[in-house]
Order: sequence, then structure tokens, then C-alpha cells
Amino acid sequence: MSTPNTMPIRELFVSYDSAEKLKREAAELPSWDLTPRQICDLELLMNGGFFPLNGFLGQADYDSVVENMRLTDGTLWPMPITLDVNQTFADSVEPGQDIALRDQEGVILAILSVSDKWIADKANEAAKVFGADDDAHPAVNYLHNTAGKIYLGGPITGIQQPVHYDYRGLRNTPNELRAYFRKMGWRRIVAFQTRNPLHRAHQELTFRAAKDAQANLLIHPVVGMTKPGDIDHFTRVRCYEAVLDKYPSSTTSLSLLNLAMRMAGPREAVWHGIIRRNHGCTHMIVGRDHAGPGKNSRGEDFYGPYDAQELFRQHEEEIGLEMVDFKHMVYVQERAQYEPADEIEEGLTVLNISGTELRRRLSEGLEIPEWFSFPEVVRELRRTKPPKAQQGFTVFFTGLSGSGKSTVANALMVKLMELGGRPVTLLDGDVVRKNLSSELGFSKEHRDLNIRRIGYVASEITKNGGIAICAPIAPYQATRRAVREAIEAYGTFVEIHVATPLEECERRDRKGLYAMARAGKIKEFTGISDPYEEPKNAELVLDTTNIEVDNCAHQVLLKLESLGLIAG
Ligand code: PPS
Repeated sequence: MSTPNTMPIRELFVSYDSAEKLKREAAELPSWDLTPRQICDLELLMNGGFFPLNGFLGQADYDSVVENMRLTDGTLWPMPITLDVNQTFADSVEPGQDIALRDQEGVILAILSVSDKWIADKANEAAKVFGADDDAHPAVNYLHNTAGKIYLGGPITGIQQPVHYDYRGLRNTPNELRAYFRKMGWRRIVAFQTRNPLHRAHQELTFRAAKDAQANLLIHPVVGMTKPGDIDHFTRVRCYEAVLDKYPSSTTSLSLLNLAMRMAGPREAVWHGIIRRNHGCTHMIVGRDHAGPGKNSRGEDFYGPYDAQELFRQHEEEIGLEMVDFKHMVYVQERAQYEPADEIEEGLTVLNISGTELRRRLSEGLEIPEWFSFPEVVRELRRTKPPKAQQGFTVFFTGLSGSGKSTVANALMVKLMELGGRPVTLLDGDVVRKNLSSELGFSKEHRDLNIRRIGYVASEITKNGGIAICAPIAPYQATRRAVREAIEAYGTFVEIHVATPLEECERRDRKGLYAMARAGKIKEFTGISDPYEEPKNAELVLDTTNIEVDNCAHQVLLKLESLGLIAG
């Protein structure tokens, strides 16, 4: 099934003339605006990165991939590549029809000839593909809370690649890389997949892996979508460029991969292997806990640390690419160099800085030694992640109507302004509904939209180094989590559950709304006729019953101080 790595691979693009004609004709077709993840998938479908797929999976292939990691013709394929849409759009399309796939600005990228339309069995997909139907897994969370209910499948006719304005010279299609390897005479190429900045240990291990395999090295980082909370790809690419200089010249190359990762551990490793094979590589480094999603909701790892290596090993031949085991490299102080952990004699001093410790040092502006990372990399990371006391952050109050959110939020705002240093914006529930969300009601859909808008504004404020204080009811856990993820890409998210009991909120009934809700005059009233899902991991829980506002606001300040967000 695979093409030798020196030969071009099949793409799904039509010729320039046909593309121009299709663009004109597509004006008549129903249009689907692709989500960011779908754009990543489409790019790799069209350019051969997902060879041998010829489009978004139809139902039979989907079922077979979910159940057996294989297409119906038996080809190994571990990840369901599906086009999820909402019910309204699905109702407007029938199998047999063509639809135009557009990017977020409306530019047409491809035509999908719809062969299948079905309701996704998401719980089954979560259990079989990701190992557990647990929202703590980023892809399961995406499946349940972001992806549409209906899947469309069918072959793709590629019109043009998604446009990227950043790092154009570093983005290569599989055929561009194959041609580059041919030109350079590289026959054996080890790929290194990564979603993190590279430090000295990575440089040592990748260099060693390439040497052991007598191969050249391709640093092939993912710049599409990675795990929420990861360092943004702009920063990472600047770091990669700095590290590239540390390899002997012309042994190593850097290329960016616009993949949307799923963090699916073992299945993801196999998928990564197939993708790298398609890009002309002959080897791939697979490490401990490859593409691991972190802990599940019981605090346990989703996958065993070597599950990915095992699954890869089982399918190595079909993947068509050799696995190179990750050597865990550690720094040996006496010898002032990195060495594989399992080759170090007793009695020597081994130094290591964990990811958590690195984040702590960055956030507190502490020293990061040269044996750990390259000064250029550390400089980039410090530029992106200044100490927490200089970063933006969001304080997100959530709780029932009348719980005291707005009152405490107002007091907090004033106290933060008194401290000075950063601009403070209050996004109060009522105020937002007047200015940003005046057309919205209180259905689940409208509440979610309202909270996403607040989250969007707060994330922009956070990104630009300000303080956003939000005080909506925000009754749904999944939506609050989505906001947390959006904000944590730029700064800290502090969730404060104002847990004043319903009886107390109702007793206060400042706006007379509870009385009206009880009398049935207001529908869908939170706590009375509409749900409130209590936060599970709030940074602080406040019950304002019998506690002065000033004291509540002070508790929040202490929390912010303990998180390093404001100077003590
Ligand atoms: S949500 O669920 O987060 O979108 O709600 P939010 O934007 O915070 O708006 C809540 C304020 O709207 C008033 N109000 C209602 N609240 C809950 N349910 C219903 N049906 C409703 N109708 C109007 C109420 O005054 C809320 O303000 P607070 O400050 O929370 O009391």
C-alpha cells in the first residue's frame, strides 16, 4: 500500500484549470465552513499526508476503523477522520450531493461528494479509539462538546491548500519533503514528532537516534492543533530554529506539520508513523507515553507508558517505517554531558528538571541552567511566558443568581485597580447581556453562546496582559471548561465558585426574580427550573452567607497572591 519513500505520493488536487472551473461551479453548492480541526484534516487528506484515504471516512470505513483500526479493505488506519456537522446543515444535504468545503473566511478548499450521512455513536468512538468515554481526555471532550452530531463521508476533490501566512518556508507537503530528500540524497530519515520546545536532552536523543540508525534527522513538529495549554507554535518554531543550529550542518532538517493531534497514545503513535512514512521518512522516534493525554478523571494515566511503543512494534511492517525507541537521556554532572539513563554507572550524579519544575521556574522568573536548555530557547520561552505577576489572567466567578458574584467581583475589581500595574475589566453577567448578548435568551444553547463570548473577550484581555473578571452564572461544566482552555493558552484561569446555597439566594431575591420564577412567570430559571452544574475543580469556593463582601474579595486576593499572580 505504501509508495517507496523516493517516489511521489498520490495527492487529491485537481489541475489548475479544473480547480478554477470547480471554484465557479461551487457557487451553486451548499457550503460547509470547516472548523480549525477539519481544516488540518483536509490539508493532510489533500496533500497525501493521510494516504491512502481519499476523503472523509464513510460509515463502513468509520465503523471498521473504530472497531479494528483498519479500513474495510483491510488497510491499517487507526484514526477516524470524519467530517462532523450540525443537525441543521446535515438536514440540508443528502448522500449523492456535492458540497463545497470552505475555510473560515469562505475560501473554497475542496469539494466533498457526500456518500454517507449518519449519527455518530460518540460514546463507542470514545471508548474504542481513545480507550475511555471520559471527558478528561482532550479528544473525548472535543468529541462530546465541540464536534457536531452528524458525520458526513465521501471522496474529496482538492481545489487548493489552506493558506498559511506564517513560516511558509518551513511548511512542506509530503511530496515536497520527498523531493527534498531525493535532492539531498537522503535515503534513511528519522522523524522526530514533537509538540513541545526542544531542550538539550531532546537534541542529544534525536542526534543519537539518527546516528544509531545511520540516518538523517527530520525535526517534524506539529503546528496544527496540540494539547490545550501547550506552548503556542510561534514560540516553539523560534525555539526549533535555534536548536537546529546545534546539529552538525546538513544532517538535520526542520519541517512543520499542520496536524490536528488527538492525544490518542498508542493509536496516535501508529497514525503518526503512517503520516511520517507518507512524508518520505523511514524511521520514527517513539518515546515513553507518546502523544499521551495526561490523567483521566480518576487521576490515573489513560495509557501505560509503553503501550504506544508496543502497538507500533506490532504493526511496524504495515506502517512501513521503523520505530526507534526513545532513549531517556539524563545529564551526568561529573561528565558534564547527557547519556542514556540505562547506561549510567552507580555513584554518578544525575540531574533532571521535570516539565512541571520548568514551568514553575519560568512562571517565577527563576534560573534555568544551561545544562538543561539552550540560552536562546530559554530566552524565547521567557519572552512568551514572563513571570506570572506580569502575565494577564482571568478570574471567573460562577454561581446562582443572587449568590453574590457581581458584588464580590466589583469589590475585587476596585482592590486590583488600587494595586495597579495591569488594566482590569469586569465582564458582569447583566452588563454582558446588555452589551454583547442582548439578543440571547436562557436556553442551554444561548447560555453557552453567551459564556463563549465572555470567554473570548476574557481570553483576548488575558492575552494582552490585562485582568478580566467575569461574573456570569455559567451553569454548564463543559462550557466553563472550554473557556478555561481558551484562556489557559495565554495566562491563568482562576475559577471561583460562589457557592451560596439556593435557599439563601432565594431569601435575598434582590431582583424579585426567584418569586417570579416560582410563580412560573420566568421560565428556565437557574436553580428553580433550569440546572446548575457545580464546578468540580474550582480554585476557590466562596459561600457569601453571613460573610462581608470585603472579606470575600480579600479571600480572592489571597488566592491570587498564592498563585503568584499578584505581588504579596
Ligand atoms: S448565563 O446562564 O451565565 O448565561 O446567565 P447570565 O448571563 O449570567 O445572566 C444571568 C442574569 O440574568 C437574569 N436572568 C436569569 N438568570 C437565570 N435564569 C433565567 N431564566 C434568567 N432570566 C433573567 C438574572 O438577573 C441573572 O443575573 P445575576 O447577576 O446572576 O443575578
